[in-house]
Amino acid sequence: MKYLVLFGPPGSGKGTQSENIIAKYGYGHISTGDVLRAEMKNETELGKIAKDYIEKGQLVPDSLIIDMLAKTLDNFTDAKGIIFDGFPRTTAQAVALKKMLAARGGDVTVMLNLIVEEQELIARLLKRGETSGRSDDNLETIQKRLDTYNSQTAPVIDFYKAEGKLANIKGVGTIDDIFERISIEIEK
Ligand code: B4P
Repeated sequence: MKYLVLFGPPGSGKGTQSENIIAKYGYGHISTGDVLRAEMKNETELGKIAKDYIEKGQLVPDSLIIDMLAKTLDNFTDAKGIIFDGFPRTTAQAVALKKMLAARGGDVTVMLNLIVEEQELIARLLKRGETSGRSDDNLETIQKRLDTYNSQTAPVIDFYKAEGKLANIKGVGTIDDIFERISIEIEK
């Protein structure tokens, strides 16, 4: 089974490109952001805790995310591949993922790292905020999310680089052009 880590700063297109990967390759998809938003909508205990962090542009604590992911992973035993969208976001999460996959006889195949400059990210997220209704798509929270990305999430790139799994993808251009670059990496 292929295990893809789709990585990049907020607004880099992880969710957008996940849809294309699912349509072409039929892989299972785990978006920690989507799972958290569903928990928030259903006002579960996890959702109530997550809301406080998400609205401040912070990461939800590792222990909660890792437990949540471990439960979700077992839904995909028959899939040809799995896309991890927005996970791991810290080095501790990357280490936990490695252990979870090793317990299933697997490992991350490739980390697809979408590279987009900050001004473009802010413009995309502000545009999405006009219609998304997401409480974290406003300028103040976007700036905090970018700071959180730079301090806590970007170091995950070094983890996968050291494992020989890093594939940098230029994340600007049309959605189709970016997907073409991603497909080349998946089919390597
Ligand atoms: P996520 O839901 O993962 O959201 P994201 O990083 O904002 O978005 P993504 O990169 O998927 O962007 P999209 O394709 O939508 O996280 C939300 C929050 O949840 C986090 O801040 C954190 O608090 C929490 N969280 C999630 N996972 C966690 C974890 N593992 N640990 C701890 N906390 C966690 O694209 C954005 C916009 O750009 C869209 O409107 C899209 O249409 C547009 N776009 C995409 N590609 C484009 C292109 N090529 N050109 C122009 N526009 C484009």
